[in-house]
Amino acid sequence: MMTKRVKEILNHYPGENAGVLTNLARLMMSGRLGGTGKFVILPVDQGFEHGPARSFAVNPPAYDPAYHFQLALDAGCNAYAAPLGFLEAGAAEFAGAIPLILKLNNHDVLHDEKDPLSAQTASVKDALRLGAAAIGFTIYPGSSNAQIMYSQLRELALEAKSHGLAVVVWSYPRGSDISKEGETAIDVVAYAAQIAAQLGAHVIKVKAPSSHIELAEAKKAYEKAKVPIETLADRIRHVVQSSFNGKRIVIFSGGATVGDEQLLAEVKGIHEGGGFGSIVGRNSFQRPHDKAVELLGKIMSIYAS
Ligand code: FBP
Repeated sequence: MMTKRVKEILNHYPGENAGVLTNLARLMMSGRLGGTGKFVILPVDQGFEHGPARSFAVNPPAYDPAYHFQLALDAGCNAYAAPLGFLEAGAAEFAGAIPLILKLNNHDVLHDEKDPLSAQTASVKDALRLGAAAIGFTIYPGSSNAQIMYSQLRELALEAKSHGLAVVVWSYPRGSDISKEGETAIDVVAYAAQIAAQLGAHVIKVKAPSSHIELAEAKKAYEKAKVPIETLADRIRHVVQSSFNGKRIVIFSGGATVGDEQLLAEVKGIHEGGGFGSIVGRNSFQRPHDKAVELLGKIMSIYAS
């Protein structure tokens, strides 16, 4: 049954066609958080992005593509996101079981350039063939190659939307002009979220922001307007506001594996600040299956509260 909250969120996308709205609704009505307008998504592209041993050696069953479909299902995630190979390996076996997000581009660290540019590794046609609800695409605002990624996204988003698919954008600032600390600075993360929204993303994925401010001109604006950025909840609120005043779904990534308590504290901050949810990769599949299901369950309980 469609809930009031899901209807309200869908109303934030008045220009979209019925197919896109249906797929956004599928994402919001699936899993344990179905109907709440909150999300917990399992993303497993780290085999490509970081390499197989760094990703899976700590929990060897995770080398198997079927493992991740099953984990996302057992935990009651809203969706499972992965590159072409992993999805092709299980999409038929798990057809209809859970909404899928096909990542259309990927980056590897064998050539870890200062100004990264992901390669297009799948197409909108692949997403349709696999029955995916959405395409996923990573942009690196701040990279000297950012303009190329923005243009690629413009074309792929247009094509995806014309076929009724939703568009999920991973917006990760990095590049030769951004310091390491700056990649998660509050001004930079808010800017990255805004860029993704302006590029037509329905769902925006960013990293949880720190209180550091990277850009001098932005610092003046934050100080002048006294934008609260002290607590994580304050900063999440600001990122949500920067995403069309809460009219775009913004979710936050889990990051490298940490202890349960640390992750749950961060999730509480995201929830308190009005974030729409989490996309938790390494912190899920790098734990043994049952521990991962338990932890994801606790995360979902926070978002459902
Ligand atoms: P994690 O929860 O493992 O951080 O996954 C989220 C994610 O966006 C993945 O989809 C992606 O592989 C990874 O982070 C990229 O991280 P980075 O490029 O910062 O190493």
